[in-house]
Amino acid sequence: MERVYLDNNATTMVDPQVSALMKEFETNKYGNPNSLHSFGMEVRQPLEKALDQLYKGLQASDEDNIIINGCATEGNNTVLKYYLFNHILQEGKKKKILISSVEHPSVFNTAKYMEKMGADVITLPVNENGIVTLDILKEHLVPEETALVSVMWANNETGLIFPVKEMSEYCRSVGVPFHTDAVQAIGKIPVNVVDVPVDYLTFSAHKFHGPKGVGGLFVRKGAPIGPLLHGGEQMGDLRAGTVNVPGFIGMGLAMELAVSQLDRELTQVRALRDRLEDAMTKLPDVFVIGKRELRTPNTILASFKGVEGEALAWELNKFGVAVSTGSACASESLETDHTLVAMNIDPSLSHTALRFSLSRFTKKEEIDYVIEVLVKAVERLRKISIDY
Ligand code: C6P
Repeated sequence: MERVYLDNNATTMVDPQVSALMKEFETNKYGNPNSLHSFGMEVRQPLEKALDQLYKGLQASDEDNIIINGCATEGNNTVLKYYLFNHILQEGKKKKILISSVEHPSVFNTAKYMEKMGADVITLPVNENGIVTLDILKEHLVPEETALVSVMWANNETGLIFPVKEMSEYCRSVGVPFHTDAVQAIGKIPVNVVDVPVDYLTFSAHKFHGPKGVGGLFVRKGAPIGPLLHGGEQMGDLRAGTVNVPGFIGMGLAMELAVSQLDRELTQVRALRDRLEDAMTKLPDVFVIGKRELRTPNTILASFKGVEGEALAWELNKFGVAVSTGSACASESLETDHTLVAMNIDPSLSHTALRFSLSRFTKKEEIDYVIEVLVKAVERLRKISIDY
């Protein structure tokens, strides 16, 4: 076994069908869609098709908007800062924004920035299962004072799925806009904006076997939004800058494939994930964070008592197995992970946590190899551990 990639919550392999399609728009049909000549014109229909694939994937209606942008971080910033500039900083308007305590930094740190600018940021705690429930939301939400609620659909580190349907229905009933970061949900569990009445939803193509550097923001009909980036008139004046044509087209196909192959995720990927989880929990003192039935089918966050997460990740890397200690964008930080702190995980355990995230390309032989290598690595590191 050369290498096994189990860090699909950080990023995924571009589906070969997606990359073949993109190539055509990199080297052959490379026009700017805003140009009036044939090079510009020939990419417009493929872009429309890609947009259609995104609308279908989310079951959005024609009257809703999907703004194509650079990534989910941009989408999250666009929504939160729209409310900062148009509500929170405006005299006499609502000042509160509610987020969960386990949001990705693209929401969490944006909210911190908003706090410095004068927002009243309420951080919703999670329950004993690591989830923000509707009751927790209700306890903290004062509709007449709240500009926006933002709760992720699924957590990137634990895979825990949040009740966004109930929360968004409730927010709608009390007239508070609801945003969800669906980055880790798309392609892993069913996501649609018909059953789940969110006002805003963000996604990044590279999390569902599309390319990096392109994402989207769904905005429901009637929900207000403005540009984060000002400039040209692209995206109906809502996101200036020449669109990443190959990326956009690749993202459309990636969405179509993610949705059409969802069954595979819910059956095969889940079975492989469970196989790995069952094997690792046969070792003594291994704790998986979050109940299996409450998680996305591809994710395991596990603590291996007595073994530093970084040491184990490094040991696995020597055998070609790629996993992470949590969020890829916080991998250089020495601070205890805010998600695990919010979940009240004992610090001695949170330092020993490792995230394994599979994809529809993960094979059974790969999982069996990881099990073999992991068991040996844990036993070896525990032998030399001063804490075990
Ligand atoms: N999470 C992880 O290792 P970008 O980088 O903008 O495409 O996606 C940001 C993002 C937003 N929300 C969630 C829930 C995410 O998981 C991510 C990316 C990676 O967990 C990299 S930090």
